[in-house]
Amino acid sequence: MTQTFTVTTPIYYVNGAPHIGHAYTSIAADVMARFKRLDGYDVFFLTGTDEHGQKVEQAAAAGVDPQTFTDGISADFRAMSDAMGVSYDDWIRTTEERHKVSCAELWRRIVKNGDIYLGHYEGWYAIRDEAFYDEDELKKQPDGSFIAPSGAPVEWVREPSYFFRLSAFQDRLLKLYEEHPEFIAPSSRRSEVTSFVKGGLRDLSVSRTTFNWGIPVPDAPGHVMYVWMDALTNYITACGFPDANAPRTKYWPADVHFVGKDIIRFHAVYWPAFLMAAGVPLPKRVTSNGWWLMDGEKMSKSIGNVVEPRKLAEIFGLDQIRYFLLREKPFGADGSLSHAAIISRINVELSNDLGNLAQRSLSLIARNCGGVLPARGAPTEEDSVLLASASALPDLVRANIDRQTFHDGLEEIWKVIRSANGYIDRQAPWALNKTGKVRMGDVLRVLVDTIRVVATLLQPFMPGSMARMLDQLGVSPDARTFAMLTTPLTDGQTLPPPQGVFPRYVEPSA
Ligand code: ME8
Repeated sequence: MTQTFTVTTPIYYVNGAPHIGHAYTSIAADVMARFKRLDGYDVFFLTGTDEHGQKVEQAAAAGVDPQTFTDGISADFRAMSDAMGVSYDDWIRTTEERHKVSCAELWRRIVKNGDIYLGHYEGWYAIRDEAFYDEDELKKQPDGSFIAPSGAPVEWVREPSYFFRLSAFQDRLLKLYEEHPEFIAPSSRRSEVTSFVKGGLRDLSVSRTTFNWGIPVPDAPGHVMYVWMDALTNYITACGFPDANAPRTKYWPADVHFVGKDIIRFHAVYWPAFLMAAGVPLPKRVTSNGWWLMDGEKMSKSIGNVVEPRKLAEIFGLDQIRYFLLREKPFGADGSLSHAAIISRINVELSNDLGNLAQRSLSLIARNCGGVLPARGAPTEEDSVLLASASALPDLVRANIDRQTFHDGLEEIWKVIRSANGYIDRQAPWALNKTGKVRMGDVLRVLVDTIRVVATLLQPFMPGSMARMLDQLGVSPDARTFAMLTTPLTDGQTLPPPQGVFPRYVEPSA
């Protein structure tokens, strides 16, 4: 049976329009999903929207009922994901019936295990983060009020509440992080989470009684589930929970949850604890991305300094933006978004390094070889060096994708592209047309074979452009998996006329 691989994104709050930060996490997860599909896995890629809670209820307040409001914004997030090429297999919404059934069952199982009890909550709550804070975590403002570490305003909440016995899971969580160091990535986040858990865990308030927009707590009128307990459960809902015979059960546990670093605590502490309490297997990895900053500040719906991903794709091209986002900064680190940086990546790396390499090689074949793919000749030392670096590439890139070090994976690919550019300059196949036609064919074939590996491995990052490049290289659509890289291209086939894949970006004149 084909091995499964499950990738998830956070489900996004529907309190405002999608921005490039959301697109970023989804595109990173998409690259992973596409890579695994091309590597032969049976992939399940899940994304969607988080629609309950006080924050969404407040956003909807102005005379619209929350369901109508969330319907509109969820559809917009979905349209954004489609426009950005996010190849999800399921779009989950937490207001769906299947999710209500799943949350209620998870709750019942935890109750049965004795890890939920009724109490009274009194403390600080930040609606913007949908999170409870201890007083010693808060920052005092000059006017005497408090704010959360994220900068969100907090309010004092006092209400009857069910509690989850999180304090009882400290040892089990620490054991999980120790036995499975790969569970939290990058490792700086693992240290952060480990010290948070070592510092002691308080029981968690998991129901609210002062508003209604949530999933009702089973057998407890007036209580709705804490939105994070509801939201996290989406991952198992989509895998068919609680129906043990659902076809999707084969996709749980998830192989990797992609999340932003703001929500690592929810995914690496609360979520495994809920699952342990309910006797459900744990996900294998939670990987977290850093921020895209605008003018040094985190982009956020609440702050209002956001960049529309569809707009950027319209200006620069979708694949160009996808490439930029994964190339410009290490996945876990913060980075700045600017038009100048995007243009530089497009013109230097995509147009010059890769686009020109393919265009130069293919137009020589069109011009001097009658558009027919030359056969491989006996390799020279230099041919062998380049071809060996191309053959080694799939394993190098795979290792980086598995660690979500996307920018290092791209750098490995670019090393080969740069070597191929050095090779074409030294071999100068254009000069061989008159003196050494056979050698010219050999050189061009080495280049085509190298570019084929590069373009095949770049498909997850830039699906549209690489499909066009592979068409021009004579790779049939059913031969674009990584396994097919060891099957040689058909000698003597006629290649389509070459067309540039990455035009230079020229600033429109004002
Ligand atoms: O937190 N840079 O939803 P959310 C990079 N509903 N990534 C960013 C970003 C930025 N400036 N801004 C947002 C929620 N993100 C919950 C999740 S999951 C069970 C529930 C990304 O709409 C990043 O991945 O606030 C972050 O975690 C996510 O968007 C938050 O989206």
